[in-house]
Amino acid sequence: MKRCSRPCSSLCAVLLCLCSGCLGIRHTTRVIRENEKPRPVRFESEQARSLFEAGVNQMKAHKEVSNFQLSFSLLGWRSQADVLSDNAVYNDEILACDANGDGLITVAEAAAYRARVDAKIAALEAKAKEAKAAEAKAKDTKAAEAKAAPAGGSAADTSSRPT
Ligand SMILES: [Ca+2]
Repeated sequence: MKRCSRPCSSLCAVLLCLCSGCLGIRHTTRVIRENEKPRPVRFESEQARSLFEAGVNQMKAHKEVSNFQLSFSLLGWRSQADVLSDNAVYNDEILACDANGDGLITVAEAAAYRARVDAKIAALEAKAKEAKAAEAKAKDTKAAEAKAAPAGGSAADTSSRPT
């Protein structure tokens, strides 16, 4: 029984590693511009503030992931992505909203900003919906091809099959 101790222990080590998840996918998210302070800004009115903040909240909810990387090492697959901090999103949106750059967000600026955000979010959602539909269509096509292949294979197909 001592004969198989080395292969068995190696196999046990691999199994232990697989079961513990060390060969799985490890994902890390790096926050970009993490220590950024919110930019000081004034609002013409409460209406301007609420229009702006609704837009910022939508942008935060749809924060884009950038610089996605996937790598493989001895420890398994590793993925990493960058994402902006909430303050960085807020500051970028202030710059996008304050059209004349005077540090005061007017109702007109906030309303125009909000309309741009709504259009951007709608475009993102339409794109995601389109991608989902294309994926479903590709899946259906693949399933239909798999169903049709055994019954309706052409002469060229059957001649290449081993007999
Ligand atoms: Ca302004």
